[in-house]
Amino acid sequence: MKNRMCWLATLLVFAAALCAAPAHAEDGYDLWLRYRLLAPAQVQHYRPHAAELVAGDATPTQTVTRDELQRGLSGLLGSAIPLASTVTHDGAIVVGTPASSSLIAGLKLDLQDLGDDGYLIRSVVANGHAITVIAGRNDIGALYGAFQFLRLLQTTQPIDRLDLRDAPHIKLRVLDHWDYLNGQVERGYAGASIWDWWKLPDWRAPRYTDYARANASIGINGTVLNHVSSGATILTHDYLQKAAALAGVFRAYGIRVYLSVRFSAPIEIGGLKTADPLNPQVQAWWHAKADEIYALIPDFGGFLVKADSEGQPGPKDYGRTHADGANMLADALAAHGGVVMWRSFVYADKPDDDRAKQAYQEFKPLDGRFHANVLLQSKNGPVDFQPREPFHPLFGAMPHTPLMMEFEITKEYLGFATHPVYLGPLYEEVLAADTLAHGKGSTVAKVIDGSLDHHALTGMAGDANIGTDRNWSGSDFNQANWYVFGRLAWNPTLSSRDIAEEWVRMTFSNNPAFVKPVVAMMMGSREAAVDYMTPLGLLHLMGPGHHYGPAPWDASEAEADWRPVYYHRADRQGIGFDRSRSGSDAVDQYAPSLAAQFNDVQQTPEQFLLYFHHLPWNYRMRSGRTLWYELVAHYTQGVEDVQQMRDTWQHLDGYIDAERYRQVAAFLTIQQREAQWWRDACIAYFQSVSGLPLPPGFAPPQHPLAYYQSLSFPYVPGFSSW
Ligand code: GCW
Repeated sequence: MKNRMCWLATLLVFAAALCAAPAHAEDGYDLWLRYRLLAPAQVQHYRPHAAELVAGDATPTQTVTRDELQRGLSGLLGSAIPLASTVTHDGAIVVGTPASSSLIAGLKLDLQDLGDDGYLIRSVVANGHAITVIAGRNDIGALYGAFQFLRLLQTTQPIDRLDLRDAPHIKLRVLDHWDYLNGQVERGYAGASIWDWWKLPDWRAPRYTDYARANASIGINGTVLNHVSSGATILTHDYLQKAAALAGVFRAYGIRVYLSVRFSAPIEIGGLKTADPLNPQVQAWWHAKADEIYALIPDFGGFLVKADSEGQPGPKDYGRTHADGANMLADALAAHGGVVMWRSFVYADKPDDDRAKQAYQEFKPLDGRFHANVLLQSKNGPVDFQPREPFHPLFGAMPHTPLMMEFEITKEYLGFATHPVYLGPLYEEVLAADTLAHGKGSTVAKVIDGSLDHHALTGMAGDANIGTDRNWSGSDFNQANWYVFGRLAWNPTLSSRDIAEEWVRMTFSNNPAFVKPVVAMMMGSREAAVDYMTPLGLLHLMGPGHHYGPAPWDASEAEADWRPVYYHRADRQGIGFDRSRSGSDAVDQYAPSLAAQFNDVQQTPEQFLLYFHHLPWNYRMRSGRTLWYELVAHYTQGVEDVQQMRDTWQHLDGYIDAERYRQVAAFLTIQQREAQWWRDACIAYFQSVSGLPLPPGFAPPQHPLAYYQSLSFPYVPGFSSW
């Protein structure tokens, strides 16, 4: 009889799961929030700990928290979890805050050090029952806790004796969308912009809510809706109303809206003759604009600004400094609690100088001159989101200014949507890098989280890889890059491997026979791309403008410092950019002990060798082989690694749904073809410059150099001059 009951119960679980299963095939839309039915043993294990849900709905955030738990638990466990107004059974889940739940208030939990956004998840006894409590000081903390609780089930962790507490290390965890108001996304490889500006504010697509759920699930709490180089239209009243509609959708999920603003907006839409930051009329215009915005969006986050860079207007047009510009905007926002995220990505007017030095040269002297609500947003490296760069020398060099990290999530330089490159190791490498600014252990992560120089205002931004593609990010594996960004913005000391494993389990499968090889594949994927694109500290070798494919020979760009030849400096004698003291002296932008290390070719890590040094082709590497040999070996290794990734994937057929399996397989085929192209084109070119024979044992490029040079790509996605 007992057996029959068990059998019946299992059958019911499956029947419920079938009903809960989506009508559509697996298409990636659900991201890591798939909530598919767990294996029967897991369901049996978890069920007693999900007997009923006690959750309030007095605020929008409480309601979405309750909804998410119901949705997640019913999907994972195969049947709806009953709602209760108080604990009546063992296995109740109680979620809320001391203010929303008298039961939580009565438990006298130690919530004090959780900050505004933190949470605690604990197995306790209340009303004589063994329950799980998910609590924050605020609603949003409880929502984050609910997502973490679901993550435990999704990744099949034990939940019977829980005692977890967590709080974000970084205050502003923001996605920057490079979306134009006409729907184009710069460097977007996942379709058009998800913001349907035309139909806003009247139509709020359900996708906006799913976007907010996905972001909240990984702790992202801000979104910059428009491109850093977009025009002033976003600041017109019509568009502010549209932005307000989006803010209305996001609010319950703790996500604030920010806007990129054009510095010359007072001229373009304000009718003024100048945008000089010291002009009182200009200041008054921005104050009035801020008031108008906050009347529509009371929790508006603030402005992101790209000024005096790549043709954008800025304070230097009026002989003012970046600090003058940033402070003027910051003052307009200050009364409302808004911030300015001012970008350090600038070009100087002297292309002859070392481009990599420019941001430091302009901003370092301004340390201490920014008002309290300004963050300086710096890209992770000094050049531009390359497959590998050393960390940006501004990190650690501006102790009086909150430095905000900008990572690129969209893979402009790492294979677009089709190369399954996991960016976790890149982010981790940068965050773990030691600036040595205050001695050993002064990591970039500590600069960013404010602990090194005692800043309370902290931030991390990621340039989003999100578009209208059904799977949001152009490929399933690109979703992992959105995910890892959010998790590291929450805690920049997490391991990218752990995050990869979490993501694989939530997105694909908990089967160790799948998880292990896929995590290994992801962890090696970035190094493979570095090898087949830009090994040994090379960078910026890609095609002009569109940045697709290799073009190390290219000198067609208008600006010298947009050209690959400017960066690799290869000639008959050698290769590399001399940034040592005998060259551009960029090394001295780093802390003295690090500068000494980078200045000395013997002490420079080989992964940055040609970034800091120009060396003869026959330079002896640590392996004892010549630089030329090692370069060819790295390029070849990259291609072999991709072959290895394909082999791994081939063995995984049948572990996941056919739809996603097939797309990954197809994209790996594209990646392999393009990795081979990168290797061959670069080797053919560098060989034409060095005049050296290919080291023995290496296959020659498949085509002559002229073939690679003849390729042209007029319709590359994500490039604005279509
Ligand atoms: O290098 C460039 C990218 C641009 C980007 C710019 C920036 C938003 O190729 O696409 O524009 O950096 O970050 O401002």
